[in-house]
Amino acid sequence: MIAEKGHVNHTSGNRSDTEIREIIEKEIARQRNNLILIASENFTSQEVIRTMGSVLTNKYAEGYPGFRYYAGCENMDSVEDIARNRAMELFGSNYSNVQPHSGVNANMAVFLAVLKCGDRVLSMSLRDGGHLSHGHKQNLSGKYFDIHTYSVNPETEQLDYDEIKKIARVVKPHLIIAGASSYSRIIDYSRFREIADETGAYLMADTAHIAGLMVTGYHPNSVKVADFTTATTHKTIRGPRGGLIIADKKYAGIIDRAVFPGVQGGPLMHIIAAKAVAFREALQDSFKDYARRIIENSKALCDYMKDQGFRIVSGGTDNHLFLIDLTTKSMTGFEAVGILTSVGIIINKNVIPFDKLDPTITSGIRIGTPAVTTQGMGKAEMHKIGECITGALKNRDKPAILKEIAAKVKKLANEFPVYENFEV
Ligand code: DSN
Repeated sequence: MIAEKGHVNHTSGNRSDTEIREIIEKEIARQRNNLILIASENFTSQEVIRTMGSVLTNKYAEGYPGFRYYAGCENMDSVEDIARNRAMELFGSNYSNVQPHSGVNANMAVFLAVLKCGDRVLSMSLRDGGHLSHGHKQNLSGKYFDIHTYSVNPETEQLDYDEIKKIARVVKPHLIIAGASSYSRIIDYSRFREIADETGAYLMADTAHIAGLMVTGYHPNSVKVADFTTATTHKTIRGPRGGLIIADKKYAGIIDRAVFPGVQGGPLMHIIAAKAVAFREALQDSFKDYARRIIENSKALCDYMKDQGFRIVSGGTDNHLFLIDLTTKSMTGFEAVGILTSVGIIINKNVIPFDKLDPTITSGIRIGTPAVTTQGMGKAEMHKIGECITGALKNRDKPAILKEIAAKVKKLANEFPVYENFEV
């Protein structure tokens, strides 16, 4: 396409695409006026957003710093080197790959690096807390590999390492995946390492959800224990939407080749730059404090809900999220999402361990505190949020009460503003 004269000179205040601009404005309002309690979401800094919106998006840079398939990559090399170095410093490793476009892509690259089609993988069952990229039958992982799963103990609803070991002895997996998307307890990577060593498997820790809690020392660090650590950069790390892989440098060759040209082409250099910005932010002392507060808030909200008579899966939480079992409340997760959305509380429905309902309906909901903690909320606000959640769920057929709760939710959200004076 030939650019019109002036095509590249639009400023942010001079957008011609009003259709899209209006949607972005509405989304900013939605993020400001609601309470975002989706465990995998967060608010990035404005610097991260600006970096994503930079001219770095224009550049092709297939390859790696110093070995690119395109000319003119000198600035891209600098950006990627900074991002890689900061990722290594943050995670405490001697190798990183910051190119994966997402956590799923990071996982796919590890699979490509160490598995052949048909190889056995042992991972947490999706229905009991795992992730679709760990072997869902519609996902590439489930189609190309022989997936075996472990679950949680039916009594404690926590990982049972002796049971996982028994399964591993029978399955003899080539790869064991430790990691989950809806598990609220500490994951003991050392126990997984023992199991992997005994059965001769590679160990991959998928830390997508808890990476921010791990790099700040509040959760065990998988880096020295697992062969591969994958993560996303947009959840508790609070950066741009993306993925990364951390490993010992002995794996650098196979992982680099698996990411490019294995599962990806050109890296998203504007996103890699934004990852670098986020890693720098995460290396500050204030981020450690942030991670601590995420967990404090999660525990505070979880305890409040428990005190109000809601059953919490596994009885509590050690991280940024917890699951509520609604089976005794004559309500499905799907219904709860509808009620809470109507008052401005945004959560997601979630299957709970051994759930009898379909994943589109579910018996549970998942609640997470990374975003409200970024807003600066603390224990007092968790109490208010708990009141709003229980009030809405208990009065779901009383529109007048729901309206009052919606007003309280909006007021609370606006007391902790996000993206003030932000130019669309
Ligand atoms: N879908 C994400 C989550 O919400 O947990 C994980 O990819």
